[in-house]
Amino acid sequence: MRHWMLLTILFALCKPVAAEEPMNVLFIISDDLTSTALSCYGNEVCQTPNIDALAADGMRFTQAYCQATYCGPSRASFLSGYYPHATGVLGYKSPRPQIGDRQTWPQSFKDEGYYTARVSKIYHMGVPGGIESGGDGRDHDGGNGADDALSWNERFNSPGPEWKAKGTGETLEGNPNGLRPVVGGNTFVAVEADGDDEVHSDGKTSAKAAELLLAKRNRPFWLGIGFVRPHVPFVSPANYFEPFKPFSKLELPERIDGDWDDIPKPGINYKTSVNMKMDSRRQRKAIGGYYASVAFMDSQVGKVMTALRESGQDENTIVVFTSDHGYHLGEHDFWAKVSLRDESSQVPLIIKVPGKAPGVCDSLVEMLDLYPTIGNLCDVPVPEHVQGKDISKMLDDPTHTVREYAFSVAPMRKGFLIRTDRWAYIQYKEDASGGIELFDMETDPKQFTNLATSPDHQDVVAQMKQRLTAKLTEVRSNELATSSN
Ligand SMILES: [Ca+2]
Repeated sequence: MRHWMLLTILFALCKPVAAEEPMNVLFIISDDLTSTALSCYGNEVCQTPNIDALAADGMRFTQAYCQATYCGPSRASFLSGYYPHATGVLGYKSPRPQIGDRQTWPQSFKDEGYYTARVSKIYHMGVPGGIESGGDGRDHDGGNGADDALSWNERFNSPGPEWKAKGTGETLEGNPNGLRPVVGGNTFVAVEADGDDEVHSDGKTSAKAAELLLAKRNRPFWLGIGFVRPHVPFVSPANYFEPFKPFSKLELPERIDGDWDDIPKPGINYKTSVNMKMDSRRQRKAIGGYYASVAFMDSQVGKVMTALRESGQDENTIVVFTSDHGYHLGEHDFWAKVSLRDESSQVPLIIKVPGKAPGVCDSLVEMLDLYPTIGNLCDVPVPEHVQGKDISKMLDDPTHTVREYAFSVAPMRKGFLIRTDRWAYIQYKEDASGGIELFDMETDPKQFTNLATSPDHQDVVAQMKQRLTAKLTEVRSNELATSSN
């Protein structure tokens, strides 16, 4: 019997002493959200008051990194507790066939008597295709995408019109003559939609989340709320676009001449201003559309937090807010995800634990650390296989550290990132034959100067190369031990 069950019974017998209630977990994840678009992370144009309020009440991490820079492998990783190269889940698949009967993060709570549920996208789901049809467009499982049935007591999808929403839309990508209609797929499209929040997937998600939070139940919960914005298409009710108009007033990020000259080929992101054929007007509108999507998603976070307060459980619920990876908004003329630069590999992360003082933590952390940390905070056993580290001490002391570097991968580019406080080391292919990038994050935080071939930095390059080899060996040393990863 779980100790809280026992305590509940004991305390019920010994009233009026209040029972020590088990802690709930409310896990909120946005899709493709870069921290650089949040006002609590310093954005001065895009205002995110609800996420800011959560940050003001919790611990905001400034150096949190995803383990893979796109949806599928990132989500499979932090939910299973394994690095992508441990399971070999490098694409858009459920980790279940690889992990067998080992527990996922929500499953470890479910098996301890928690009610576990997800609303919308927690494991991978195709956006927009899957959302249009109410599940995943490419990996069906009865409409549940790359989901994992064993993780949940209940699961809810949130279909929405996505790019087909009624309103004013424009395809910004691959549309230099302006003749291309509004399209679906992984395409930069902005739609200023008619109607209110609940027309859209995320509006339905926040409403369902509120319903679940307000429902009476006699056991604690682990509730995963997945918002699909600001993932493309940039669709939101038209009012969320207003603060960013005219789009011509939006600033493009700083750029320098010859920026691509020292970048190895796989380091040029898969989406660029050039191959997307986006002129500066379209680039500015893309930023405006992204910000509108962020503002819309932020509003939904506010509704979820209001419901949590109304439910009377906010003093008994750990809240985590994050994203599956970051996003480029035109830095180096790069757009979207996959890149291993900070805009794409670093994620927003806020952890609010009742009773703990708010703060800002600059220590390096990984999304993999969520599983053991939240498990330990809730006194839920953390399985041996979990490869992340417990960072709960950082919630009492933000100067606490648990790792010298964060590790992330971009399997689509055979890319690897070793990120220390000082250096961002990016290597393409395990033998480095795809090229290397090294950035001094103290003197060059925007990553304009690749020092990989600088004679003064060969010792750093050698050390990082060695670290990467050792890390991959460590990641692969597990009981799954599949040599193909
Ligand atoms: Ca994503």
